[in-house]
Amino acid sequence: MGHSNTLTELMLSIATGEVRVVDLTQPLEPKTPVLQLPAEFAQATPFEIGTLSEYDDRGPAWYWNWFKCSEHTGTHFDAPIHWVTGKDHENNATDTIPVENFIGPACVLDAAAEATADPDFLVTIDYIKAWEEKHGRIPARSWVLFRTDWSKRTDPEAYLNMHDDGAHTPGWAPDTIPFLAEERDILGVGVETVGTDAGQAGTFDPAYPCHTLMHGANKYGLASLTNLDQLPPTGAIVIAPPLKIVRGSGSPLRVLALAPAK
Ligand code: 23J
Ligand code: MN
Repeated sequence: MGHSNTLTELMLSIATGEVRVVDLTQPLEPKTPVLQLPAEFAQATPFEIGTLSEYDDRGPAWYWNWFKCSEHTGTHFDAPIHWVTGKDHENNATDTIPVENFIGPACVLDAAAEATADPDFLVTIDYIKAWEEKHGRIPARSWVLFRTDWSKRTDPEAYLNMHDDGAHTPGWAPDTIPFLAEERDILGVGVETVGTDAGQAGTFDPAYPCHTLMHGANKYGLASLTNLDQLPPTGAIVIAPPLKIVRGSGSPLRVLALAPAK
């Protein structure tokens, strides 16, 4: 079977529904929740949109908008250059990352029950090894997706879960990141929360371990994903190309998964 046959079959499978296309993206609008950093730091820019014309005297036959937001607003990609530990890597920005790295197999860790019981739930190496006992070793070049059902929190206050001592949202224990980056050589991680690190990760050692160590290893992040409950533990493919912003640290993007029919 030639290589073009594989792609023809893929297109047929999408047409027949044998392969489902799952949208892992949240809607992008002014009310889209953004990360809240400690007050001494610059804050993420919420999504703003305005109309240039709408079939009116500003443009009689056309409708179009302008928009403004930070690179880290809504469902978005984190590039290695985002973090100081990744600033000197080659091909570390949205315009220079090799495009092959935007596509990879999905390994879905289902911690919905754990994160519902404990908003500060952290994935550990033991947790990942138990997952591998059931589903097989995480392949190189995978996207490791952390299902917490956090995207089902449609109230922004519940989603951000900000308290006097900072946000309480699930994430990664620090030692899981070198394990995934070095020992499993993944492409990156994807999460349902507003950022790839746990809400309390500013207090961890190192602070923000997912950002510090994942980008330090020239790997990527995906934040504010949804519909991870629509994916099998293995067997799906993630497609996540960010905008080609020159020297971009990340960008809002559409994230799709190809998954076998249920
Ligand atoms: C800037 C500073 C700290 C963090 C973040 C951004 C993110 O989570 C992000 O969106 O990359 S923790
Ligand atoms: Mn980000």
